[in-house]
Parts: sequence; C-alpha cells; structure tokens
Amino acid sequence: MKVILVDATTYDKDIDPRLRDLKRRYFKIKNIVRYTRLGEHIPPKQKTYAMGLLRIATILYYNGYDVKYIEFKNLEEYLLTLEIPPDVIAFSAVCPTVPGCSEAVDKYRLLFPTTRFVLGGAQLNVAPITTQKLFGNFDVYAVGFDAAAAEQIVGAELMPIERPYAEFGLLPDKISEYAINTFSTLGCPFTCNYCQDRLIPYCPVYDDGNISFFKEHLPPRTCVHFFDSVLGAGNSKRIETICGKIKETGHEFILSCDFRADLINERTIENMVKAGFREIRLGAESADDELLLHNKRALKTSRLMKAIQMIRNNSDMYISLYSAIGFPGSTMKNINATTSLFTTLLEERMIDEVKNCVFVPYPFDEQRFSEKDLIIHDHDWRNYDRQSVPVYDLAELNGQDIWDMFLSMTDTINNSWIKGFSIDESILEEQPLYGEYIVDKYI
Ligand code: B12
Ligand code: SF4
Repeated sequence: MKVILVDATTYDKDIDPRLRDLKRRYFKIKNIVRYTRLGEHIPPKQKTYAMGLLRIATILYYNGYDVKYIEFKNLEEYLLTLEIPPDVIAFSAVCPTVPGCSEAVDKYRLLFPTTRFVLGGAQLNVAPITTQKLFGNFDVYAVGFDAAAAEQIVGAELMPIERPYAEFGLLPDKISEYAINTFSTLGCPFTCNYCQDRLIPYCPVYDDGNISFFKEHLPPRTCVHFFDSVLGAGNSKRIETICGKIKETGHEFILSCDFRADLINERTIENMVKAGFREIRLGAESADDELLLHNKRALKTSRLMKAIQMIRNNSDMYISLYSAIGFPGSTMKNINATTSLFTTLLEERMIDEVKNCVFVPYPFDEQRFSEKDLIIHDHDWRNYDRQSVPVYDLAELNGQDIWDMFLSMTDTINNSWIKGFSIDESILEEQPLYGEYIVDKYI
C-alpha cells in the first residue's frame, strides 16, 4: 500500500515590509549576541521536520507500508511523477495550513479518484468538530497520536514497534540539513487559557531526548532545541532523569529548552547546566499581573525577575524571553509597561533576547470568547499567524492598534538590545542574519 505523508506544518507567507525590515535588523543583532554568549557554534538551519509526522511515517514503515514523507510545497511535482495513483495521501497540518490542504484535496481528487485523503495533526487534535465542519472534503479525520492515528490512515491494525521511534532516514533530506527540534516529554500540566499545549496528553517519550542518536549524526556544537512545552512537563524528578541521561551521552551540543519561570530553582539549573543546556527560553507575556491572572497565567512578574536573577547567578545560559502581544485584557498602558520591562532587562543585560509575536487565538472546539473580551473579525485560518495583523479586536484595542504596538515594541526591543550589548551600528549592516526558520520564510 502506497502512503504519501505530507508535511504541511510550515508555510511561506508575505509579511508587512515594516516588520520584515525590523526582523532583518533583529537577526543581525542576534548574530552578534549569540556568538558573544555561546562562542563558536553551528546555528540552526532554516528547514524543519515535523517530528509528529515522522513518528507516523516510522510506525507505518516498520509495519511494511510503502511510505513517502514529502513537504507540502513539493507535493504537486512528486504526484506528477507517479504512474499509479497512491492509496493514501495524508496531511499533517497546523491551523493556518488546513485551508491549503483542503484545497489540495479538491484538486488531486480529480487526478486520483480512488485515493483516500486523510487529515491529521495539531489543529485537528484540538478542534476535530470545528475543523471537519469548516473543511469537510477529507475522507478520514484521524484524531489522536502515534499508532492510534496511524491505524486510521491505513484503516488496519498495526503491530507495536520497538523504539527508537523516529526513523530520520525517512526524511527527504539528511538530518544535518534540518534545524534540530527534539523532545523528551509530551503534554503540559498547566492550564493557561488559549494555550493548546494543555490539551496534549502527557507522555514521557525519549529520556535522553534522542541525543544519543544525534551524537552519531551531527557535529559537536550543533544547536539542538527541546520543544517539550515545559522541559520534562515541569516534573522535577523527570527533569533530573532527562538531564542525567543527556549527560551520560557525552554530547557536545548547544542545547536549549522552554521552561516556566516559576519552576526555576537552583537544583534544576544545576541539572540543566550539567546536561549541557546553554539556552533557556521563558514565557513572559506581560508585566501586568492582573492581565496574566485574567488569562489564567499565574506567573507573577516578580517571580520572573527572581528566576532570571537565579539563572544569571548560577549559569552562563543564554536567556530568551518569549512574548505574545494582544491577550484579552490588553490595553495601551499594560503593553507599554511590558515594553519598558523588556527595555530595562535588555539594557541591563539581564537577558539576552526577547522574541515577541502576536497572540493568536487558534480555534478549538470548546472555545468561547466573551463578547467584550475578544471579537474575531477575520475567520480565514490562513491569517491565524503570529507575525500578522491580529484576526480579532479587543475591548480596548482593535487589531490594527495591536499590530501598530507590536511593530513599535519590536523596534524598541532592537534598540534596547543594541544599547545593552554596546553594538556598533556601523558593523551591524555587514552581519549575516542569524539562521532561524523564520528568516527563510519571511525575509
Ligand atoms: C516544534 C514545533 C514547531 C517547529 C517545527 C514545526 C514542525 N515542522 O513540526 C517550528 C518552530 C518551525 C514551528 C512553527 C510553527 N508552529 Co509549531 N510547534 C512545534 C511544537 C513545539 C512541537 C510539535 C511536535 O513535534 N510535537 C510532538 C509530536 C509528537 O506531536 P504532533 O506534532 O501533534 O504529532 C502527533 C499528532 O498530532 C499526530 N499527527 C501529526 N501529524 C499527523 C498527520 C496524520 C495524517 C495523522 C493521522 C496524525 C498526525 O500524530 C503525531 C504523532 O503522535 C508544537 C507544540 C507541541 N508541544 O506539540 C507547536 C505547534 C504545533 N505549532 C503551532 C503553530 C501554530 C506553529 C506556526 C504555524 C505558528 C505561526 N506562525 O503562527 C509555525 C509555522 C511556521 C511557519 N510560518 O512556517 C501550534 C499549532 C496550533 C494549531 N492549532 O494548529 C502548536 C501546537 C503550538 C501552540 N500551542 O500554539 N512549530
Ligand atoms: S505553561 Fe506554557 S505550554 Fe503550558 S499551558 Fe501554560 S502557556 Fe501553554
């Protein structure tokens, strides 16, 4: 049985030229700051793989199916080379790419009337009803993870397979051609509003995050990012196990991970440092505790500051803050307060980077916005994007206001970064853009 697995987890999109210019500057500054803090290293490539789809491909492959993993943008060219129709074309989509996959089904069904078209992935898992209602032309909506999802693709029971669970040889390119994203644990125990990671079931996966495999295939000083929602799902025992296993591999990679500031303590930092973590990314949505509470984000600004201080005192890790502008309850006043917090932290060199984006209310089935809080005015899922004008208005700010404040915040962040790191403007122009998937897609 021939199964084509289509990676539609990334996409190209034109963005506002003002943001493009700001982001070009951002990635030039980042180039200097990263090398200053981390020393010589191999920056991430601009191409990514979808670990979820790769796991599905692996399960089917070891069950004897003829699988082909292909990127959405190369699908058409590949289909034209086929002499007999594939049995299945299955798409892995995120919210903004579901409409494109649905259009592809209409188009290719004319070419391959007997082929079964399947939808799976992050957006379907959190909104099976809404997705099917809006995009009803797939034959199968394969909700779930791993084998449970893979069985729906082929409509048959599968044999369990031995780990390792991701056969990187099934990817179109060599592993060294990709930005390395890996994970140790699925799911998140927290329940912040509007975040879909809390809907992902908890599952410990690779105790060493696959580092032993990568060590055989990638050179030392490659950047490897752990995309666990919170490393080890925030469980301190598990974090200790993971860090111990990673250390045992004897790798020389530059590891990074996402973490919650309120879980930071000296023991955790010590474990991370021993395991080779050189970067930690903390969520920092707002300087306004009331706004955070309103969005069920219990982390107070004072706790964030304490965590930053503790990391600085106990390690030389690169500290990034990840921020989203436009949560319900946002006002000009609290956005300005957040911008000034970032300014202070960058100018005092307490942190190394602030990555800001626009909050996106990705649809899920039970979602209800109170009329006053958030009104969606653009229902086209293609525009549900973190680098585009918001698809919603808030009580005090409309989408355009939020967008203008986002641009202004991005500019302020760049300027504070330059000031804090005493960067000479004259050397900035000749800097290369730091490699990151967003550069390729947007700049
Ligand atoms: C790593 C990652 C990235 C990486 C790599 C993306 C990639 N190629 O996978 C990067 C940084 C590039 C990325 C980018 C984006 N991402 Co992202 N990303 C993740 C992250 C952290 C991990 C994904 C993962 O591998 N999970 C682990 C695997 C095992 O789970 P999984 O992907 O869900 O796959 C399982 C099931 O879904 C199912 N499955 C998956 N595919 C298929 C296909 C079929 C046919 C079937 C049957 C089943 C199936 O089985 C899999 C195995 O069990 C998730 C959050 C998370 N913790 O999951 C967000 C996440 C997937 N990203 C998300 C989004 C929205 C994006 C962006 C679109 C953001 C944006 N711009 O607005 C961008 C796209 C970039 C662009 N412009 O091109 C959202 C998706 C939300 C949604 N409702 O669609 C998530 C859930 C984060 C969030 N909470 O907002 N992302
Ligand atoms: S801690 Fe982070 S990943 Fe977990 S639910 Fe909250 S925002 Fe989402």
